[in-house]
Amino acid sequence: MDKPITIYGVPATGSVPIEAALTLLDLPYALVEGESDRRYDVTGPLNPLRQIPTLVLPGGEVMTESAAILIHLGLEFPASDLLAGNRAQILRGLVYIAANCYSAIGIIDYPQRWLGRVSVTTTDGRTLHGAIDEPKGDPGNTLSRPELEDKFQRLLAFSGARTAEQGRVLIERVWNLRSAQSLADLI
Ligand SMILES: N[C@@H](CCC(=O)N[C@@H](CS)C(=O)NCC(=O)O)C(=O)O
Repeated sequence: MDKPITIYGVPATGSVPIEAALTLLDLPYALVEGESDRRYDVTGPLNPLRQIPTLVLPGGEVMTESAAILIHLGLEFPASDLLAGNRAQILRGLVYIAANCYSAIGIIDYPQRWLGRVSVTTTDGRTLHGAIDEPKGDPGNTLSRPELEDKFQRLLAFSGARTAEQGRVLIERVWNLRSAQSLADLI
């Protein structure tokens, strides 16, 4: 492949699995900053969803959707073993992550775009607006300690992994981690 693949992405984001696959395949690629303030302007002309990773293949064709890109690479380069193993389960896993996890996390991660806007018109004719631009848990909108504890307990209750009392003990240990002599009790 003479011309490198162009990836619109940025280190430590959704472009990483594609970069990893291209590195394994020894294929040259150019990484274009896709998470700057201009990210949507940059990806917009190529990808209707304006998301990263967006790829431009050596022939100029645009390719998006992480799972599709990885499958495409595995099929184009069978010697790479990218799709080696139980093909049915590999494809299932890729689509599972993209369809169920990635899309849901994307909505939480970008509330300014996908949600977090509400307008209410009251019976006396006023229109009230509310908006959230930074999702709960992001650096600009962090969870307080009680909120973290509450979330942990709710996840424990949902998964059934521990009882609420065991959860309380774990929380206590984590908050006192600095004075712990050993981490054995956490595992
Ligand atoms: N369906 C896409 C999802 C890509 C995606 O959600 N990318 C995130 C960054 S990791 C993004 O660009 N989100 C910006 C937005 O949705 O506004 C895929 O599987 O590749």
